Amino acid sequence: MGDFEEACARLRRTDSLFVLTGSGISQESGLPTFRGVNGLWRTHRVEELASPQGFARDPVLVWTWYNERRAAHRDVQPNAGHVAIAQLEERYADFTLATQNVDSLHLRAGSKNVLELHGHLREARCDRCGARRPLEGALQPDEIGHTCGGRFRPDIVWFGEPLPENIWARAAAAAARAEVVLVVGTSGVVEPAASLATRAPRREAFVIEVNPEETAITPRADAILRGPAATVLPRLYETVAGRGVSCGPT
Ligand code: BV8
Repeated sequence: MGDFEEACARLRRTDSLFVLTGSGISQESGLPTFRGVNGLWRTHRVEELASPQGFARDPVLVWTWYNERRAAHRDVQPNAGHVAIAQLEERYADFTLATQNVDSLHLRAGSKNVLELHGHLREARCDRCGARRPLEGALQPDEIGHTCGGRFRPDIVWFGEPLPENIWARAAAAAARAEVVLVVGTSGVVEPAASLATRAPRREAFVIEVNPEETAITPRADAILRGPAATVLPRLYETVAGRGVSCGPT
């Protein structure tokens, strides 16, 4: 039985699925990844833009970058890969989606149990008192200061910052109890998110990787589906739902 058939058979048999996604699942919506050829980290300096030090040094520059990213998020649509994951969710009593993405595309595709490990761009948070304000359009330089004396920052987890405790705990627990783990569109470079696919799952958990390229997660994968998410995931869903080619013996 090939990897695709085995992945289908496992997805059909289980009622406990944990999904981890990275920026690759949004690539076919038109958003850049981080470490790819035209990746964000190739065209920008991480330290200046995605770190507490960079924000302290130049909050206006950091907001210029996040305003641009948020505008880009609003200009694009969820793709067939996001939709397939939302459709898969309906089939499992125990389903958790942990995403490293901050683009809100999983929520817009209809996914419900979504853990945003690295935050999102729907709100800004005061770095002193924690007050929140919705991010309707771009946050202007004169809106960064807060009356408490703090500054509004993107509600994002930057390098060197801990992931939100309750979100991390729920993601780690879901990854540890899942019978099947589906990993889509992540290079597996960033920790502790990548450990949800490599160290958290039980030894007998079946790990499926959907990615056009080999990654740091590939050695843990039991089924490797080499291809773009917006092609592979709908095919996987249709087959698991019994509308595509057979999954092989179930
Ligand atoms: C922390 C901000 C501790 C949001 C981001 C070991 C343990 C713990 C920490 C560390 C550790 N080792 C190192 C660290 C530190 C660090 C880290 O991981 N560094 C890396 C670079 C080595 N981790 C941290 O700092 C984390 N914090 O550990 O805190 C702590 C604890 C207590 C108290 C204080 C501190 C915080 C990490 C979060 C950083 N924030 N971004 C934003 O601006 O967006 S990370 C950034 O990388 C994004 O969030 C992104 O999602 C994430 C992961 O990248 P990917 O999504 O995987 O993207 P990438 O481009 O790499 O890969 C894309 C993939 O898609 C590729 O494989 C490609 O082939 C594939 N693809 C392309 N097209 C498609 C596709 N796949 C499918 N279909 C396609 N069409």
